[in-house]
Amino acid sequence: MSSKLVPSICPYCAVGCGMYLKVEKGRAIGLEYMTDHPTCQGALCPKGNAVLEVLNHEERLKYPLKKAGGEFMRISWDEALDMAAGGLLRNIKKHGPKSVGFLASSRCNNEENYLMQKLSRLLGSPHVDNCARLCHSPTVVGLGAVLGTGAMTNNLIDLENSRCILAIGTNFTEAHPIVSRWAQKAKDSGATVIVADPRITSTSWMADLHLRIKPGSDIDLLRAMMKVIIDEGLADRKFIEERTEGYAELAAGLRDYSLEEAAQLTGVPAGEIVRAARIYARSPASALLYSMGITQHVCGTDNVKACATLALVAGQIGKPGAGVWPMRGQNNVQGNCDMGGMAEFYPGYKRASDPASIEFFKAAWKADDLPLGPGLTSTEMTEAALQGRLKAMYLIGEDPVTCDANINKTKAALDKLDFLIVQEIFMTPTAMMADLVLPAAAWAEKDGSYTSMERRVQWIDLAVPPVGEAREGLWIINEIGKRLGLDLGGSSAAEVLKEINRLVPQYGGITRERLDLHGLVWPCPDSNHPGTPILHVGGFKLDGGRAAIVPVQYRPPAEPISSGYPFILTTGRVAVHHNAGSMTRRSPSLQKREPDLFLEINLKDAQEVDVADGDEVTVASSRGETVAVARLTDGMKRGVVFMPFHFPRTNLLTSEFTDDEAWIPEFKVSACKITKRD
Ligand SMILES: Nc1nc2c(c(=O)[nH]1)N[C@H]1C(S)=C(S)[C@@H](COP(=O)(O)OP(=O)(O)OC[C@H]3O[C@@H](n4cnc5c(=O)[nH]c(N)nc54)[C@H](O)[C@@H]3O)O[C@H]1N2
Ligand SMILES: Nc1nc2c(c(=O)[nH]1)N[C@H]1C(S)=C(S)[C@@H](COP(=O)(O)OP(=O)(O)OC[C@H]3O[C@@H](n4cnc5c(=O)[nH]c(N)nc54)[C@H](O)[C@@H]3O)O[C@H]1N2
Ligand code: SF4
Ligand SMILES: [Mo]
Repeated sequence: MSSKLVPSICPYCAVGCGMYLKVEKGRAIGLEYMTDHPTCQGALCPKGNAVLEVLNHEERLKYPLKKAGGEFMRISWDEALDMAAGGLLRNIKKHGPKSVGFLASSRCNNEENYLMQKLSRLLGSPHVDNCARLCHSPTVVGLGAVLGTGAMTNNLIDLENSRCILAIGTNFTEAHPIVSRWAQKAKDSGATVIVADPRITSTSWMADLHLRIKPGSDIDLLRAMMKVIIDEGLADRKFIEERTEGYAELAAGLRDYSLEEAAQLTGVPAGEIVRAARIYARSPASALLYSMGITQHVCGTDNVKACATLALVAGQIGKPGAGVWPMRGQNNVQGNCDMGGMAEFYPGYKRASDPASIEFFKAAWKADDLPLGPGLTSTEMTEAALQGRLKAMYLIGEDPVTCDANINKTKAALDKLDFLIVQEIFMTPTAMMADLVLPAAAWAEKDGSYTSMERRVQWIDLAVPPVGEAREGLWIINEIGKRLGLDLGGSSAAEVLKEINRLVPQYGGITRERLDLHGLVWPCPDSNHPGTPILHVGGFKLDGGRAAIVPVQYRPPAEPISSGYPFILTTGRVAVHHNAGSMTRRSPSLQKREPDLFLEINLKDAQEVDVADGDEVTVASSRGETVAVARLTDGMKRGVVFMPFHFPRTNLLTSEFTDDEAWIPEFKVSACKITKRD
């Protein structure tokens, strides 16, 4: 029997690694490495290598399901689509369009997300958001405010050209494993790697200098580095004068700032701060990489602004090897935000609060009216549902009952809804709460484009037909739209991409015909444009082409430790699981490597609470409690404990305080207590 090789993209993280699926008789039976892929060059991490374990998994959702008497029963697509449209319409008629909320999916392609936000807005609801809210919303807002574009400034391979890599709040060797190949290449050519992380991680093992920072104190580390750079004459005066504004105010604010104070607040010795600052500023090309250790704080947006400002002060941006690399999360979170799946933005980052955006899309979509935003963010939708203001939700490829902060509250909120639709590939804790579950085609079962963290737009064709009666997201959204009297204009992904080409300036020249295995990197405004791997080479996108330096101040984490809750709980990732874990926990080769929830705790702290390695412990916060297996390690700072969130019990504990610009919860700092279980 002959088999064929179909190009595909890994469905997990935003590195966007390519691979070939070996397809025989309509089934993917193997993988082949894509050695000519521009980013991964044939490499895949353990998750990428295991994708077929989930694509072909027996628990994939295969039929539409409706809840009746507390049980799910199989129904036809006709009934399901009528029910979906009927439930949304019922609430719109009774409570108005703003009683309905939509969550687009950063696991789905650009075309599905474009259509999802269009559905929401054509129905009159400004409330469409995505999981970037829990992730890099501070990047979109903060980096956008300082540099004019809230995205990674350089491409990933360009790290090879860096002579200093400052990785702050990113554990890329676990979260973006293929990136470590490029970091290692730089290191092999003499680059210095500096890691700022409270924990000893596999990334910190790569570091020449590990700054073991206290959680939540990054602004002070960054300000102290800026102070050293300015005081020691290492600031790039020419760059600052020609390409930025606001420097004088920043410098004045740092004049009386003391390194001793910074050392005390951050827990990083002053000598190490000075060393880090000198290396970063003096190197011919320095990369600043950051991720959730920076964004998931009540000061997440200010943290991002401080990262970008450090790069500006040192002139380390806008050239090969130098820039700011926000390490974005899911396979298409960049694209979802580009497509306007965010409360603050219509497609192409047109502000939802700007009447000109509304006029633009009214003309483009031939709509009588469209809602002015910003809409409710996903974190605000939870509140609105609890208060009875939000009545119905249509949610695609998100699992807030696992991934939100304080999930007891999320559950209570979803419980209060009159109607909940969940479109998924597996039965998740969130899908379990739905009135209607729609089985979706997974990445290899549909056409469409995905945008990786380096702004690379890549297209894949359907490799295998969807399982059971699962259907492409695009078809489902269109059918629901039709039943609500809307023509969303998207019968195929190629057709939707044409509309995106017309309406999203960054994607103007990223046409289906041009998308080969190498993709195209936005901004790519027209069909002759080659794409833009490095941003800000000539100037910034803000008024006058200057970047806006914004001084920021330290703000402590929202939830202080207390005698009742004496430990700081920080949460994050391990290499073999992905986010909600709905896929990786079903993947035998991954699951066996990390089978259950664990808690990392410092050896001395463990002694004090009488816990031994392998003991079961109860971890409790003021919001809830959970059970985990203790792992004793000197990799944790005293007073700080770590849990991954890939198991559905971690977020029972986490702090729901949010940043007030980007509305991201402070997943990285919650107060907790630990007791040994009898
Ligand atoms: N294997 C795997 N890969 C993934 C994912 C996954 O779930 N699993 N998820 C994807 C997604 S959605 C995302 S957003 C990315 C996230 O990727 P990362 O942000 O790299 O992952 P995290 O583990 O959440 O956090 C990174 C580091 O921040 C540190 N940290 C915590 N608090 C602080 C702080 O206050 N300051 C500093 N400087 N550091 C701190 C943590 O100790 C941790 O090592 O990964 C993507 N890739
Ligand atoms: N404690 C704690 N909590 C966190 C974080 C943390 O660091 N600590 N990180 C936060 C971050 S950065 C993020 S991004 C969020 C992630 O939160 P989520 O977006 O909720 O998590 P995911 O697991 O990435 O994806 C959600 C679902 O998409 C489904 N899916 C996959 N492919 C498809 C598809 O093609 N179609 C459809 N319809 N569904 C699909 C998967 O089965 C999965 O259940 O979690 C956040 N929560
Ligand atoms: S690094 Fe990310 S995109 Fe690449 S194989 Fe691993 S999970 Fe997939
Ligand atoms: Mo994320």
